[in-house]
Amino acid sequence: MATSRDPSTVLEKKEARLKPPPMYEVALLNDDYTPMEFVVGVLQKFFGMGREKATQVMLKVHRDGRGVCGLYPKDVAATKVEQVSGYSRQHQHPLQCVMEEA
Ligand code: TYC
Repeated sequence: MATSRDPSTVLEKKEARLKPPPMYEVALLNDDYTPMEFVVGVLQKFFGMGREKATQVMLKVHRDGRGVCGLYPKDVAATKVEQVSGYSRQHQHPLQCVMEEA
């Protein structure tokens, strides 16, 4: 039987406690219809970016097709995706927000 003095038991417990949670990238995808100004507003409202940073990220998405907005634990990332998707739908823009394990 394993006891608290058994070193293998101690190592196992420590590893389980210290393992970081998997993180998820939340990204925006480009499209031809969503106004640039709306995307900048989304990045400010939901990802806490200042106007300059938000503009840089929006332009990266516009140029490259995809851009990372932030890195979060799974539940936070899923909430961001829902919030941005709902907000875009409400405003009748096709902006796509996705998450992917980092
Ligand atoms: N391509 C869009 C336009 O020219 C702007 C845009 C940028 C749309 C980023 C989506 O995630 C996006 N109006």
